[in-house]
Amino acid sequence: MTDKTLENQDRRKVLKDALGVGAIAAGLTTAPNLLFPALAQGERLVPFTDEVSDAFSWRPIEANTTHWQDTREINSFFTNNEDFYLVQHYGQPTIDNDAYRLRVTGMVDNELDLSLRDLQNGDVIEQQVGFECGGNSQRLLYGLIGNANWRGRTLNSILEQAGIQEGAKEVVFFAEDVATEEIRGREVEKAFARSMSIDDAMRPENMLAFEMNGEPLPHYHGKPVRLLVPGWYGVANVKWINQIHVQDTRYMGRFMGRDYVTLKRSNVGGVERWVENSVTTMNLKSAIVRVIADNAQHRIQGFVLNDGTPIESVEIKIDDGPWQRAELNPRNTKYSWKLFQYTWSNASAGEHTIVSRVTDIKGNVQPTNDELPEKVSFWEDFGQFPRRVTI
Ligand SMILES: Nc1nc2c(c(=O)[nH]1)N[C@H]1C(S)=C(S)[C@@H](COP(=O)(O)O)O[C@H]1N2
Ligand SMILES: [Mo]
Repeated sequence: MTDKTLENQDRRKVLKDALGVGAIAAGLTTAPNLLFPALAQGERLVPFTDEVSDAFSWRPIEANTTHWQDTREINSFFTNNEDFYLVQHYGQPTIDNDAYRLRVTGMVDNELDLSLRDLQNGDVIEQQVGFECGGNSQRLLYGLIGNANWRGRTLNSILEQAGIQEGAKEVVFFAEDVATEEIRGREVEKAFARSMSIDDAMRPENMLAFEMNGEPLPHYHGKPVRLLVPGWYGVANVKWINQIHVQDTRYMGRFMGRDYVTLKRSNVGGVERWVENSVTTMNLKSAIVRVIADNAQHRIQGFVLNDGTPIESVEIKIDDGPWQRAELNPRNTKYSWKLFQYTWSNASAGEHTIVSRVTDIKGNVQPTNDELPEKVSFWEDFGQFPRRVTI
């Protein structure tokens, strides 16, 4: 991308912000939405009659707040940048594009100090990636979720340029946002950071994204550059990234060792144990987000998120009926969210319970809440999510 286009895009963004227009990346509004159109004339949303917690109210984006999507309103394959959920634990730092540097340090042959331009002049890819926060919950109607088209530099091209040294084990990603945390009675300044093994870091799909849905990465989503680890929970996608450090020890930090850690009962070589794990790949999950009524017909729509393993089927169960196959949106890609729809003919008047379950080609089936491993944490909620509607 040339300076000129970047400059123009920034100007367009400023203009849009000034006008307060709900901005949508050019072109995406007109893209066909094969199975997930906005409501047409004569169609209406069927309200869910199960209890929706008070926590669920749609809020506009404000600085330094969490934002979730009203999943009942999902009507496009890509989430508008302004609707895409927001989570950040240490506020939202502002980084000037011209002053931006990404340093690569530690066990590498060549330490690097890269500008935004350096990142843009290299192995750049475009990829559809959807993800959710590891703390996403049924209470929020799974609103900590989004799907976008991203453009950025492959992470492995940067690591290869730096040259990882023999004996290195871990890659740490540090961000610009810092906070003072009290740890054992002492106040220390800590930056947001996450880490992964060298093998995980070298996966060809990992990218340092600088564009989201055709626009320069928005401030709230990590301007100018964020890490994207397709197939992983959102916490891996370090925003405002400013340093990549290679080391031969495990990185310990709040977001690896204390938060985003699931404690669950597991079988460890034949022994029942309580085990902690840092959240990594997304568990196989589907959820119904809305039901549309169109005269006598009803359509049940929802999403799937997972680690990128191809999907075998999504099935819907109505009351005590059999599992029946839903249709998968042909636009779904490996790491995008996967939208589905089920046409519910002859729905009888009255109350119904509807639920979805997804199966991948390896035979993994989304469990019911009761079948989930026993765990002491709200992280990684992926059980089936029954909903109630009145027809
Ligand atoms: N620098 C930084 N990156 C971060 C975080 C953060 O607090 N600071 N939060 C993480 C978490 S927990 C999530 S779920 C995703 C959310 O990304 P989004 O706000 O662009 O949707 O960003 C991740 N990256
Ligand atoms: Mo998160």
